[in-house]
Amino acid sequence: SSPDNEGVTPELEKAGLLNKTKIAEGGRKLRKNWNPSWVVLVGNSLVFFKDPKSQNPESWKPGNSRPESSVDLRGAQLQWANDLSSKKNVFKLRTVTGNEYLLQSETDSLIREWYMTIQRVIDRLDAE
Ligand code: I3P
Repeated sequence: SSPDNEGVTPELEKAGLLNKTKIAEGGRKLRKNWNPSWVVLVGNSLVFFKDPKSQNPESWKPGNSRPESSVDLRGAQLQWANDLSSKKNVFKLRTVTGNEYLLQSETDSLIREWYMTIQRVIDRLDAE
């Protein structure tokens, strides 16, 4: 972020549509429920919206569109997880609090970009 921006507006890293299911909450296994989700990677967080209107960047401003949920990437772990689904291009994100999500896209290049971008944020936080 630019010096002017420091500590004010978290940096938008990436946004896009992915298939998502939460598979664990606090280490407790959940039943899968795949749904399309508008995913926004901003600052240290991955933020999920179910409202298609959230594809408009205006709606990500605080107070404009309520996220469905948000994941703190500090200490999180990412791994490819094609063994956990019949779908292709699946990775698992696990938070320090033991919440686990699967994220998926039919598009190989797209899911690889998401994986690399999230991993880069996790690595940056690990190094702090
Ligand atoms: C689940 C649903 C999921 C599937 C899951 C099924 O059935 O078909 O899509 O996960 O497989 O159990 P239900 O709707 O009855 O809950 P994938 O699409 O990721 O394979 P699983 O139990 O082997 O994880």
